[in-house]
Amino acid sequence: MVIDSRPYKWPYNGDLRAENTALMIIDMQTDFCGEGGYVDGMGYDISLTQRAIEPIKKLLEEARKVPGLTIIHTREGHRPDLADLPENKRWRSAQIGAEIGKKGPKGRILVRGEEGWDIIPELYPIEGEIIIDKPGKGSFCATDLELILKQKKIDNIILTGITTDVCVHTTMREANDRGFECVILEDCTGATDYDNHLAALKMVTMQGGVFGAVSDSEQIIQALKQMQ
Ligand code: C5J
Repeated sequence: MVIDSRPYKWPYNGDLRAENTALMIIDMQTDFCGEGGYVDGMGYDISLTQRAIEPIKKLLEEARKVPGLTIIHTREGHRPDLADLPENKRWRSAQIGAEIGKKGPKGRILVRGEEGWDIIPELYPIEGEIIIDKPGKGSFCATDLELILKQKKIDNIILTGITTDVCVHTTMREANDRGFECVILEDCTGATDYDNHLAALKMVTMQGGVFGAVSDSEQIIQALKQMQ
């Protein structure tokens, strides 16, 4: 099975099955798309990241009906003692008025266990779904994600979440370099700047699909229905 995508029909080898595929939902946390969270605190327009919520919700509903499909959620955040927060990351966030670790309207910004750090209720993981807590932008750095994917014999990764140009892109690049076959869904992603969202998607399509392919939730939902 393949889906319509650009610049090639995904996956490249036509081997799309529930058992070898993971749906990844990156950082759908209040800090990135909710009022009073980190992105809001930096002064960005949160409607640009919120755009991904409804399409992901629909996709997740279908994905949950597919036996054998792996569903993975990630959360960016730091230990309460900030031992895993690089000093330059803290400093930069302070420059833009949303210092990581400081108290905001939704608790301490990007700190594990705080209200703003958690996944939004609409997309909250259910039993059997994997949660990866990560200190960085990429989901492979300082996590057990690669080990889990290898144990589950995953070849294909469907990427959704926020933000397109930062955590989703970094994860896609990391996964691609490790040999995973990736597709990013344009309606299930969003960035703090719309042009950056479009640019991030365009980048994927260069060089014959330098990091994988670009598609949308409708295409994946059609494929998921065939797997049910
Ligand atoms: C950022 C993310 N943008 N989840 N994190 O800092 O993309």
